[in-house]
Amino acid sequence: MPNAAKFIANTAAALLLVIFSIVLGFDAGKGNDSRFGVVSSVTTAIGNLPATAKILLAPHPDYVFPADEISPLNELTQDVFALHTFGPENRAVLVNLRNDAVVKTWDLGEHKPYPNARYFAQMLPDSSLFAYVHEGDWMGRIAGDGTLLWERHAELIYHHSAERFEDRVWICARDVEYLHDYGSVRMDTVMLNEHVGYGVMDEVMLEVDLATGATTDSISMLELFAANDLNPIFKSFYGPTFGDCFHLNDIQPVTFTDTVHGYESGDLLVSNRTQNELLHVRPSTLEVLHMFNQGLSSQHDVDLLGDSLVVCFNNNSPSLFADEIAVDASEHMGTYSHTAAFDLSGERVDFDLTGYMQREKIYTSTEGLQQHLKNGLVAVEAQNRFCIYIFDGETLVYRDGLNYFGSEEYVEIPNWTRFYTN
Ligand SMILES: [Ca+2]
Repeated sequence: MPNAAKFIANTAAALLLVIFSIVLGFDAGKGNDSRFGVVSSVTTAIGNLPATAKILLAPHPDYVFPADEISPLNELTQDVFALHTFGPENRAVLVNLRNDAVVKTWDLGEHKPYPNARYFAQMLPDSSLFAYVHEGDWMGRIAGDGTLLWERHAELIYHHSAERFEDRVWICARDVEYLHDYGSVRMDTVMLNEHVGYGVMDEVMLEVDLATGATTDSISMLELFAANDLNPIFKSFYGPTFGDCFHLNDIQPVTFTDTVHGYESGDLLVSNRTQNELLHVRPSTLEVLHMFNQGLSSQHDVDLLGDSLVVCFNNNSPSLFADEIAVDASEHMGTYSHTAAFDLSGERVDFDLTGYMQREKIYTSTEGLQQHLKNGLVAVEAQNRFCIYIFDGETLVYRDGLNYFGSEEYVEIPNWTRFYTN
């Protein structure tokens, strides 16, 4: 490469690294300076910036948020239970949001790669807990009485959601080694569909048996893309240099069969964040059967409503900096997150919740989810706002942060909160 071109490429790479480092600092966690190599050095440098720059770039570097910046609302007339986890305490709590009562607490043990890493958890029908460390390599199942039923670690690291299908769970996973190379421009060159890509980080859709913890299926995203003649490199938000060409957030199993639209029970709907799309995948054949991408940007949680509607938390991030700009500020451009809906063919359809969420100016650039509860309420988590919202039809009946670990001054970051009605 000529020197001038090399300089431009290096400058662009350095700029992307700074952008990416800030995002990674939030999305992957802070607290261990050695963990991300080059990335952590840049993040540390950001820590020394003048206060005004820090406010723009990282106003709340820790996993807490001032409680008085959230205007609480609680008009719940029915019980809504939230399962909340908070890393520093190594605990999960089940709380009744209607009256703030803590119903149950689980000790998760110390399995985190750094002190304020975060646990994610969900309750299973027998009141046991399936838990794992976000961006860590531990997962396990803990019985209702606290007994550890199984655990596994040091194989893959886990990211964001895990969704059940019968007696198994699908979870987004990455190779352990990625932690050492992410953003450091040291990843291997790969050949893909006869195109050269630099440093594409593979990801894995991992299926685990909830009874034993054993792997029952494992699908490489690079293999899936190659099998379907797709190339992740050209659509990558970050560019191939930084490897994060997929960034899986949620793998939602299909629980029905629809021969007209070509859906089978056991198919998967996959949130592929970097490429702003959902994929309908058949694990048994490695086919990508549908793609959903109309209007999606940095989306997270994908769910199925009944047997005809796909809904997806569309972060709608115009830029990955946007979470640092107040939603009322002119810089924000009036862009808010919402739940987008699609029919089974992938066509976007109107959805009431979209308008209700935008009216509340809900916005998060990293994790966001919606959960349609059995009692008809809809719960929404906006992680960057540290806030939970619950809608009853078009009426907002709950808005608050979660502070069940002894702090009145701060609320804790929500970590893919799970909601239950009984
Ligand atoms: Ca989901």
